Amino acid sequence: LPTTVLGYPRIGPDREMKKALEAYWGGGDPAALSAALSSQRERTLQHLQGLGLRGDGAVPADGAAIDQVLDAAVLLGVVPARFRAAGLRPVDPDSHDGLALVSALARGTEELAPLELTKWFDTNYHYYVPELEPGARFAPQGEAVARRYRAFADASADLPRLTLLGPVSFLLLAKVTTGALEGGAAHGRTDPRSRLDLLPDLCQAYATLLQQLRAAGASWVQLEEPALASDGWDVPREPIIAGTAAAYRQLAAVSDRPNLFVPVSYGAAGAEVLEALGGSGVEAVGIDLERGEVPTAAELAPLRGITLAAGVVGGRNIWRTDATHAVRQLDELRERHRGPITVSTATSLQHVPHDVARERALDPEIACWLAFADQKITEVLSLASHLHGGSPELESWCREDADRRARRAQHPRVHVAAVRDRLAAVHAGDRRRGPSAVRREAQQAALQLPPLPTTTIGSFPQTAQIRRLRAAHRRGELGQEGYVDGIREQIAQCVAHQEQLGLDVLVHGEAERNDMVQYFAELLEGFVTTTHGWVQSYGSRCLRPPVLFGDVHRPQAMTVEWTRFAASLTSRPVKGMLTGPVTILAWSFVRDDQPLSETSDQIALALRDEVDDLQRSGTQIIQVDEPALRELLPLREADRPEYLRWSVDSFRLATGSAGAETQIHTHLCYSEFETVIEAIDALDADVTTVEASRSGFEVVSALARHGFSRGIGPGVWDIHSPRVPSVDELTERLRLAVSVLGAATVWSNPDCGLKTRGWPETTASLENLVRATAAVRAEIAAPA
Ligand code: THG
Ligand code: ZN
Repeated sequence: LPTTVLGYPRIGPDREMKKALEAYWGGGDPAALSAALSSQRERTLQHLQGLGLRGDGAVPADGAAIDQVLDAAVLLGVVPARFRAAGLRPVDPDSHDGLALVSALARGTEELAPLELTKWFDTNYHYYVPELEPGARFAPQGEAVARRYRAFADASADLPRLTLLGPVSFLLLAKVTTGALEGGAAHGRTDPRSRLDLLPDLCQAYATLLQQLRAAGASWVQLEEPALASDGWDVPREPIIAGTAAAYRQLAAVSDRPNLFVPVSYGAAGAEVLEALGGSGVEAVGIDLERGEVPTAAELAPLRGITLAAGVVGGRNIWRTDATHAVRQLDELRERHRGPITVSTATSLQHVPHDVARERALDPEIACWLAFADQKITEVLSLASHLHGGSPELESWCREDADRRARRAQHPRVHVAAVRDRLAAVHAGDRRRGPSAVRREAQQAALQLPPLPTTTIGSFPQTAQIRRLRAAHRRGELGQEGYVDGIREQIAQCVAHQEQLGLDVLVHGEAERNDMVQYFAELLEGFVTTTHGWVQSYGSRCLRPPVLFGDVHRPQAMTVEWTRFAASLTSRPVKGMLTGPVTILAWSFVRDDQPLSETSDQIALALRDEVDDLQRSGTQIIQVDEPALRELLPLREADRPEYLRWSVDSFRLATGSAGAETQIHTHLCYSEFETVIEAIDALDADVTTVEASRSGFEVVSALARHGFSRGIGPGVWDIHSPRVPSVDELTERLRLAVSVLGAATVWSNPDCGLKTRGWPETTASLENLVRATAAVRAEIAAPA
């Protein structure tokens, strides 16, 4: 296997695929999407060859239009019964019917709920969760995969290497459902262990794909097994390892197949996995050396004779590879491994932007510390030339890299003495507020809120008008004064609207914010933002994560003026809105030269200043959002307590200066709270709003079981869909919350921000929310 990378961004350097997908979803011609997909694939292939990935099998060929897991599901014929019943059957994903099927699975239709989205390991990418239904058969799309391969090969000088998700990861990433035929996603679950029973049949389906690929001329195929590097699955480790060994023995025994390359990414493979793969008969195994240590000679022994792809260049972050360290890792591997070694990346490069050279607006000194996908490919090639005979440039390359690192370490924006001194002086008391019962009384006296206070999570619809306003300002077409006037007008409308609706706690609506992290990154010192640094988040949605490169501090107040303006328009309390330290970390590319906990505390101190300023300007309620708290939870259980300790501590540092009469709110998204319920309690926020409606209100009973005495707003309506909830269903949910948690603590609110919604459904839903709240209040006041 030649020098390679595990994968490359699929969305296109100018988001060509995002645009093509959205044009198609807006009613466009499937032929146009199909053409965009072909040219995106060809362009990528040629670009990777041009960068220097040469030889048969060197260039990864990812055929997925949207997502690699969804693509594997369709290629294997895993289409839920509700879609099949509606005439959407397994078909070549690259055909027009296939593009329609893939779109329906990703987005749902009028009648059919889409596949669920969930986070892809410890990245900010989200994949579509395949549904395994009892009795469903695999229907491998062999001819489709052969057609796809030939199209790739025709556009390429050397033979490309098709990339597919491997069978074990496919099963572990899927969810086992009862296969209910109703419109909603099937929620009932059967015994998750039974999923591994499907492996032999699934491998049979893969065998069909492999044979077709070989017939189409493929010399190598990549079967990626990222799931083998993490634990925390609902299946014990032992059967996973045994299943892996059996699956790859079965695949290796297929006659007339391409060579098999099995990278284990997003963590260390571990001795057992290396043993299982080593003994199976596959030709190449990849390991993640960004996360994992170099395996010992004994751990590598089962791989004797097999090609080892050393993932020394990271794929999850944008920092240059430490050249000296990578060379050392390769030297160690060379000593320990009895077989060929090739250089690769630790993971696919799909998580990083394309090319740092396009970032003309970036300070060149900072830009030279960074490596986006194209720079990482160059690093892989440089390291490979060292491995294969040593290159005269290597020494100077390592020296240059060491120089750059030294300059970075001493850069005045990386180490700011004032920030460090301030953090060093933080003591435990800074992270503590007074007793919550005392706070509750002080806040009630100050705010005089009715029972079940109504509020929203912070953002209101980001209309085309708001976007135009921000874009014109960014391009310099609209001066500061005109911009401020424009945003104020939006705020005024938003406040008036909320008063009309009769909400109790208002917000300013966040018209000035492009994104809840990018907005703060642009105002805080220690971050840079990019112009072209898009990465795919899910589906056609992309983000430009800021780069947190240096010590963080706050040159000036960030939200006070907008909040104060909103408050001046109403007699009701207006909630100030901040993004919490953990979420700012989770959604940025973060410096790798100090512990996350330290970086997090620096952000917390900057936010603490903002909390102080808001408080001083008369803001009585301040929300510090931590939607990503659950998201950053480490994959390995052993690492979790330490993470929860520092993340909770940082939140408490950010909010610890709030007086007893200032009400601190927080908001958490993305369900599965059970694992972090203790941490939610430990945040010590006065009011916590959570996403609850999509998970069937499970979090409400979990909180009740745990015991929760502070304010709690279980989101009563799912804002991720345009559907307007009826007064009856909202009443029902509120009643349930009150009966389980008690009338004294429950708040009434949607389950997330409203920025992706339109005004019509927002208004209608909030009207219903206010009515439902009034009904339940009456029941509380005069119990039946
Ligand atoms: N902000 C940031 N990170 C996030 C989210 C966020 N990560 C997790 C989750 N939310 C991901 N969800 C989304 C939701 C919407 C979009 C992207 C990720 C989105 N993007 C616009 C698009 O692709 O058209 C572009 C946004 C922009 O112009 O900046 O809508 O909320 N940081
Ligand atoms: Zn949310």
